[in-house]
Amino acid sequence: MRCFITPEQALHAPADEFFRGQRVPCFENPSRARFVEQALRAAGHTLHAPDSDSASLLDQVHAPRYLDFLRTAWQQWLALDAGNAQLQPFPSVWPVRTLRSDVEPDNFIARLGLYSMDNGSPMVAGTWAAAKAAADAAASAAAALRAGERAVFCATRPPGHHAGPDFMGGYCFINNAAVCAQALRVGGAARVAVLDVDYHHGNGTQAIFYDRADVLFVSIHGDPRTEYPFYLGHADETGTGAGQGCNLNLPLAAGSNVAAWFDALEVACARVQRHRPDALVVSLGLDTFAGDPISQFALQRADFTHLGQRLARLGLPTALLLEGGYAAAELGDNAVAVLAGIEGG
Ligand code: Q9C
Ligand code: ZN
Repeated sequence: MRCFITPEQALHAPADEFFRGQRVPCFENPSRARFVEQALRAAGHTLHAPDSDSASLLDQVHAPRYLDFLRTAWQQWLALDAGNAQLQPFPSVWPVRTLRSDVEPDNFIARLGLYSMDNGSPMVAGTWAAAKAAADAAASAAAALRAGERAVFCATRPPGHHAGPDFMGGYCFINNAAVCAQALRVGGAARVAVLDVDYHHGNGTQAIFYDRADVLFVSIHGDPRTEYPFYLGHADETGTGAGQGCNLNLPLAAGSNVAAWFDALEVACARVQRHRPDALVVSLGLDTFAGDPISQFALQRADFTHLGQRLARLGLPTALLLEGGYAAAELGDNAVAVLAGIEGG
């Protein structure tokens, strides 16, 4: 299968994040992409650098002022104090209910809060370059499908599905799946479906397409009553305006078994088919793996092959984009298992 990788991913290597009140090494780190690249090579897949520029797509899915902030955030942080070069900025105040988000504050940390949903998305000097390269891969995946490829995989990081119209979150900065879906639309697909199988609800992707009928969003995820991102991903979120009925959330209790997960996948696939899409974008989080350190589903290696086989049966041009998956040493083999299922039919 045609796969995209980006050397720039290594430039996004924050040291630590907050977890249970402590600073711990980042779960979302460059080793993830290295393990995936190794496994793809070993399995004989072809690896390519992106060959499309996502620049003109970015402001079709994100707010210009958010993109300006992301692009310049590190310079802004350094401008405060040269010593900041060795430090990770974290937001500490957020414009929740009753506070204003229309006035951009002059204070950098306040702006960081304005453009973040959590304190879990640390940035470094290379974050923009890495995120932009992953978005370029997403645009390249769409171009490859348009050129006749049946399935493509972006083995990229940082992930994207928590990044909303104007905010970062959950290790995500640019919504790669949204970039890919929008690129497919611009490239002539009348309808696109996004199927998000990451353990965590893809709140950013849902938000970006919530009022649109042309892009269906379907997600299987841990119930937000107990699981991140907590404040979105419930079953009663069905879309709004023209997009009414074009959003389907299938939350499952944390700890749900594999059979329950595949039952949800059947419901998801039926909804995708009913949308009659010209192409499918899969937000391929592999944190549904039994061995994932921060998630509570129980899929095994063979289950990822079954997932790939089920996706293949949809018979759609398919772009798969890596999202989460934090059992890094097993991530590559799990990704390869999905691709084997797709290619095996
Ligand atoms: N810092 C993805 O899988 N953070 N994001 C939990 C606290 C939230 C997961 C640990 C997990 C985000 C793309
Ligand atoms: Zn996840």
